[in-house]
Amino acid sequence: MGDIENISKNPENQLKMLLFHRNPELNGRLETFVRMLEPANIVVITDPDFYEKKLVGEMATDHELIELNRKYYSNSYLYRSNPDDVARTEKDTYISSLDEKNAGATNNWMEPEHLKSRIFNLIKGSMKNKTMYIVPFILGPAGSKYSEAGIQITDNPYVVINLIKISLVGKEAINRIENTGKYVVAIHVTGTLDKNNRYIAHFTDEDLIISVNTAYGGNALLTKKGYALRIASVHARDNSRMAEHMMALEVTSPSGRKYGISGAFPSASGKTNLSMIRTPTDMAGWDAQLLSDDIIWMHINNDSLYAINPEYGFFGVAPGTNATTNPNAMKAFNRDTIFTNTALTTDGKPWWYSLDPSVSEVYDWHGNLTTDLKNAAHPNSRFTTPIKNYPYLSSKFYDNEGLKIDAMLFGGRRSDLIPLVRQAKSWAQGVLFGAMIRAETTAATTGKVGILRNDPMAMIPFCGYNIGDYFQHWLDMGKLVQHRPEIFYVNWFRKDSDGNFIWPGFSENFRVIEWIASRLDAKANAIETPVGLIPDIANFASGNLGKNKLEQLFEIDYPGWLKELNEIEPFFKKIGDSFPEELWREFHNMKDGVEKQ
Ligand code: GTP
Ligand code: SPV
Ligand code: MN
Repeated sequence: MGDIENISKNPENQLKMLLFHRNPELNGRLETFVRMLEPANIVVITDPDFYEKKLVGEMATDHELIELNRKYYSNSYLYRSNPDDVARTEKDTYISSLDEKNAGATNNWMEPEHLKSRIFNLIKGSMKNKTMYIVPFILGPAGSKYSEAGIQITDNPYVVINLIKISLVGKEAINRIENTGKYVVAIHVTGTLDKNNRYIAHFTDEDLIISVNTAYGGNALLTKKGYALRIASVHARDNSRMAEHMMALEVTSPSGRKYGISGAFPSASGKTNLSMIRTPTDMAGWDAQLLSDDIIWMHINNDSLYAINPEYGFFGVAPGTNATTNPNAMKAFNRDTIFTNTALTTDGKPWWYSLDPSVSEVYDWHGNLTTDLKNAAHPNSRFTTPIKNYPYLSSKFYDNEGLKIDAMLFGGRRSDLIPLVRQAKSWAQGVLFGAMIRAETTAATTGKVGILRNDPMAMIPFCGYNIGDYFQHWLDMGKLVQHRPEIFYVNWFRKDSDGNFIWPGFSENFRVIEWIASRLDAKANAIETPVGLIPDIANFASGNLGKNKLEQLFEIDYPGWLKELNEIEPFFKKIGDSFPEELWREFHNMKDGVEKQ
């Protein structure tokens, strides 16, 4: 490490000598930011293991990380964030394209030079007395031509150690950038964390992201939503690919058939849990292995869609995770994990209510001892865990082509109206299903929880361009792919009149997967309705769930559907000219069908 430490005394020289010597353009960009930010020191993360240990050690010494009880959690730590910096802040998130039209009706937009000058004023000289970390990363399998690379600059060791856990960081990334000449630059400045001057800005015409005054995951780990979705969705549009807010898993049936299944649900609405699903005890022979818990990139191969996972780790929701709901997650996060904003037991274990309701007193996420157990962990508290810890990882995770996708699911939290599962009659109707996602908001974003909002394809906070053009891209992809995945819409969250979930969810969701698999094999029959194909409940294997509950889960309330369509229509209209004609036709077909009922 001697070289890096020495050269780092002379930041600008280090950039010239060590980094990107075959890429003067990138070096030039980095030098501009070095001059602007004026760091005292520069460290390039060429050896992630070495720097992870070093930074974790320093943060533990400074009490910024609390080491957890080694008996239960090895090499794992608790981090408490600034209380005003606990979730994504969408109002501060910008798609700053040259042409405002490219941001569209649903993104915040500001003219790039104007936004840059605001941000540059904020960040000038902001790394004085601080170390600048340069984190080179690859998104996707190291050898895949569908992978991409970039560098993130940050002054925040918490951000560095999280990036090392969720991305492929190190020398191979530098080599990839040198060899391809392609890269995204992501600048993160912790600043003052002033929530009134926070920006997460995406300059989509120049592969540049700048984030300032936040250190929260989705705002500051720019490999994740910033690059792997917002910037990558633009790249995908231009290359007949897709970058989607989807989990994906490889399901194996008792007869050995494999099914690739992906699913887009809004934030904190079940992707990680579904990707880690465990087989119910009475479904022996079925198996599921994880490809991705949050994001996939898809490309066309052999006339089919294949998915790779651009990430190397989880940034998962802690509350709700326990030995019953998600035992597989617990097998992954009992080591090498950073917990952010969970509570802490008096014997040093991370804690949230459902994990162990038997305790009487814990330290809450601010660090105060409390008996108010329900509010002790922040609802958006999370675990950061390397994916290699997950015991049931699909071999396709390391495959350069990835996993063939046979079925895609859309979904979201809906306490009423939306049936447990339905299938689209065609690709275009499936695109309409996705465009029609309207779901209850969660703690993953700041703002009120439980409010219905439009979140097409679960991408409303993450689409890096005009959402109408994005719908058109979905329709176009369906025309380019011969073996199109079947599209389904699921809802695990329907409630009864007492406000309880009707469907038990979690591993029971495998029964829905079983129905989907038999639809892919053209075995199960389905009933045609104006809102899609639904199971014949006489033949739907629903475990221990009574017939009455099953009927509630599949009830189609046509007046309710008409209301739903009428409420979605203004949102579609707001999208304007870019909203595809073909999708309007699908919408009106559905509405006509519902009106005739
Ligand atoms: P992000 O990481 O924000 O994108 O969230 P996600 O979509 O990965 O959601 P996740 O799987 O972490 O689940 C979020 C919350 O929903 C957790 O509290 C889960 O326990 C809960 N949840 C997940 N699946 C189910 C389900 O099938 N039924 C019910 N009732 N709750 C679920
Ligand atoms: C989400 O909010 O969709 C997350 C967490 O997965 S974050 O990384 O903050 O976006
Ligand atoms: Mn998740």
